Amino acid sequence: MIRKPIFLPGSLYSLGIFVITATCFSVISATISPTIASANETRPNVLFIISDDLNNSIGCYDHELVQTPNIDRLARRGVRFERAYCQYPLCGPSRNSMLTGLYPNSTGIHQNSQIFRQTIPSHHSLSQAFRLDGYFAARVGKLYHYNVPKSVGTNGHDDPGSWELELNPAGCDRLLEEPDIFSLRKNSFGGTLSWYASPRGDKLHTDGMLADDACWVLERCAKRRDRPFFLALGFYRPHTPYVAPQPYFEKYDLSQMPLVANVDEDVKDLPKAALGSHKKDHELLTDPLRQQAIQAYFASITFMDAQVGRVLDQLESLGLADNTIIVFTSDHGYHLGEHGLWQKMSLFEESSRVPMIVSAPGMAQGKVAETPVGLIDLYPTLTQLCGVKSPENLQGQSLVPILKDPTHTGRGWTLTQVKRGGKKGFFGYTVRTPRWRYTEWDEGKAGRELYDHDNDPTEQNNLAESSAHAATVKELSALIHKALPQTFPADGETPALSDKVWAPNLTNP
Ligand SMILES: [Ca+2]
Ligand SMILES: [Ca+2]
Repeated sequence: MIRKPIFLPGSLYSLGIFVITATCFSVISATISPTIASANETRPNVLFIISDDLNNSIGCYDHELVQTPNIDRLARRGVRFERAYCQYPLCGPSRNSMLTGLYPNSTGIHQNSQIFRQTIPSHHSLSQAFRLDGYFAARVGKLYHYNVPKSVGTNGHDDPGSWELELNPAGCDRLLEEPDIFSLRKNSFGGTLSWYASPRGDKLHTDGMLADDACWVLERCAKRRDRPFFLALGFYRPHTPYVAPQPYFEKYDLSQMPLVANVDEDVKDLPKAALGSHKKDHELLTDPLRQQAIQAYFASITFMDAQVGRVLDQLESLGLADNTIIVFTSDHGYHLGEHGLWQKMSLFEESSRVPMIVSAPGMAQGKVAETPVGLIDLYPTLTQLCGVKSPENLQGQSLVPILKDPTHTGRGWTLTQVKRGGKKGFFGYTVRTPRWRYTEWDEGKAGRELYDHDNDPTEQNNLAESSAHAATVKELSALIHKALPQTFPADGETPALSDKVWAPNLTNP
């Protein structure tokens, strides 16, 4: 474990002061004075949409095949971040990091099925900060970790303090169709490649029901203009099992599904840890099965996109669109055979990169920001845009300067990490700059990788051992070691996981 050096200054988070302030805010917002009510009418709402296991196979990210007309139209009214990355390529750690505004080294959440209340119980989550400042916060579907598909229809590993309203529908994909789903391992769906072209229509599927529920919440919010809302909507697709209505499969010709070539040659220059996310199941794949999996993944994306469209339509028809900030993103990326890998948990571009679009009133529209950013940056961005008080120990940057002027470079790099080798294992850290990806496994002891994205966007040639690139390796290694202390809490220790059950208490946790 790499520890934060003690001599480095860190931001101190004065819990006592913050709790008192937060309590006052909540009391003020409960006593709806005419001044506050009219101020609230002008405060922007937030519609936070997240898809699960979605990579950048999206039309507005220049994918040649995948049809996503609704995400594309959102990009036309906002800023599309070309280089956005998760902080950990796995659902639970990534979502806990994004929703606390802290790196995984500060949340202590490096696995699924855990929640930050077990490590840093008094930290305020993103939507909790909005609640404490008078917003109505609702969750529809998956925001924190869920076991998909078995926990669909429940609260999953949710945080009750984050929301005033939670809705957890379960559709035919969860309740009826599991016996019909093809899987590489029989009856195994959540972590195993599995798919099904459903004969049932959109509205019977979980994601269709989520869109309906979100539309209903928006309708309720539209009647309460005195109280702004933070509506978080978490779709389950395209997470496995890739179940979507049949018409979405028909949009993708099986024979045209792209297969990755040259894998045997490509992996020769890779350290073992780089391929550590390989699963035995994936060896069962044949080329026809690979094409079926990719078709089903693309079909699931287009199905999810259609549900995004229904919610955007509702926002517009209720007259809420002009005063609502809309975020669309994913919890991490996804491999479809690159370097021989499938799914997540690698530090390559496909697994660590996410789509990220932010549409905000008064900010740039239809623009692309090229500078690297992270999911860690969403918390301070949204609180700044809405004038909501946020904890002082947030570790991301506000993207507001980039939303105003997408050529603004901001921090200029993003850090992603992943663990290898179980409890006593080691971390890999990768830093992405506009041109380079540089990765160190166990501080370099288990290998290094360097890719030049100007000349090698698919990360085929590992340049880390090339003497011509020694200066770049040195510079980027120094950048990782400079960045790393900023990912730990002020005391330099990753908080330990407690088994104690956290009693939800919004104002005095
Ligand atoms: Ca996920
Ligand atoms: Ca290679």
